[in-house]
Parts: sequence; structure tokens; C-alpha cells
Amino acid sequence: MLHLYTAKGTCGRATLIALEEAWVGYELTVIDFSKEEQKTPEYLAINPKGRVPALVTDEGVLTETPALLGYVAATHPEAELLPTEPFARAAADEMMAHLCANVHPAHAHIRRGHRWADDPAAIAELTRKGPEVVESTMRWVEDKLVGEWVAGARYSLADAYLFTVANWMEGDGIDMDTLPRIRDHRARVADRPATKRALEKEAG
Ligand SMILES: N[C@@H](CCC(=O)N[C@@H](CS)C(=O)NCC(=O)O)C(=O)O
Repeated sequence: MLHLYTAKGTCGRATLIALEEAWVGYELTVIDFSKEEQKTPEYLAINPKGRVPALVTDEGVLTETPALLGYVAATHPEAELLPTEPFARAAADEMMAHLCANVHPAHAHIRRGHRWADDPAAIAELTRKGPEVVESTMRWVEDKLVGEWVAGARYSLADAYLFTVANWMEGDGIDMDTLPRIRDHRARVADRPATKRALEKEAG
């Protein structure tokens, strides 16, 4: 059986939503960052990166959100969680790559600058600059989001991932009224039964 390791409010939420969308049986562990449970020897044995999410499968452990979302979609084709038409699939992949490679690191610079610098002044500068970079990476998303969903006419796991990241914006000092398409998209994803179930399970 699949076993997802996540933590509250993190990027792991996207995979939790994916598992709920797929209606698959799985085990869930919500680890507690305030107790630094991501750094315990037990968790590092599962994911040596000391990060969430990690998805334990019968074939091994997977990390990195786009990989996990792709795996859940590929192993549950009946749920149609990612497009199969080439352009729509590439648009979903494009968004997931952007969230993982551009938006998420910009967000992490605000509170976790110590990953990139030791000098307190350099860390303070990363914290100061972070919101500006987050805003510019999300501006690309805002301009791209012309329809109801990220990749064509149907909901996909790229939407679950965008929802997850968009929930960080207020905490990053971004006024969501300046990103109205993302704000409205976030409300659409929040309204889905699978999203509601995932949020309840994450809350415990
Ligand atoms: N690129 C990874 C990022 C994973 C990541 O940084 N997760 C954060 C939570 S959103 C984490 O586990 N942080 C714990 C820490 O920095 O100690 C992914 O998309 O899965």
C-alpha cells in the first residue's frame, strides 16, 4: 500500500489531494516540523533529503512533487488526473515544473535563507528580496491562467499543485487581489470534494 509522508501546509498537500482524487487506499503520516521530525533518523531513513513529501510505494520511495503527482496519475489512469493529449500534458508539466523549480525556491528564500547563505546579512537580503521574486514567478502563472483550469478544459493535478502553492501567498506578503485569476482558481480547487477530504486528513 502507498504511504505518504507530508507536513501541514506544505507542498506535500498536492500529493495528498492527488491520492484523494484517485480514490486510492493509502497510509498517511503528517510529520511535525515544529518538532523537527523531518530530521529524525527514522524519517531520514525514508527520505535522506529531510523534506516532505515522500511517497513509499511497493517499488521504492519517491520524492519531488511533480514525480509523485505523475506517479499517482500514471498508476490510476481511470481517474484521468493528467491530460493525455500532448499539448495539454505539456502545459500541465510546464506548470508543475514552474511551481517546483521557480515559485517554491523563491518562497523558501523568505524563511529558509540559511539553505543558501551563512552570512546573516546575506540571509536577511534573501528574506527581503523573496516576496518580490515570488510575486514575479506567480505573475507568470496569473498571465498563463486564461481558462478555468491550468491545462485545457479539465481539472488536473497541476491545479492541485497550484492550489497548494497559492495558499502560501498571503504568508509571503502577496495581496491575492493583485492575482485575481489565481485567487479565483484557488477557490475552485478548494471547492472540490477531494480537496476538502485532503485538508481534513492533513488537519488530523
Ligand atoms: N522540490 C521538493 C521540495 C520539497 C520541500 O522543500 N519541502 C519542504 C516543505 S514545502 C520541506 O520539507 N521543508 C523541510 C525543511 O526545510 O526542513 C518538492 O517539490 O517535493
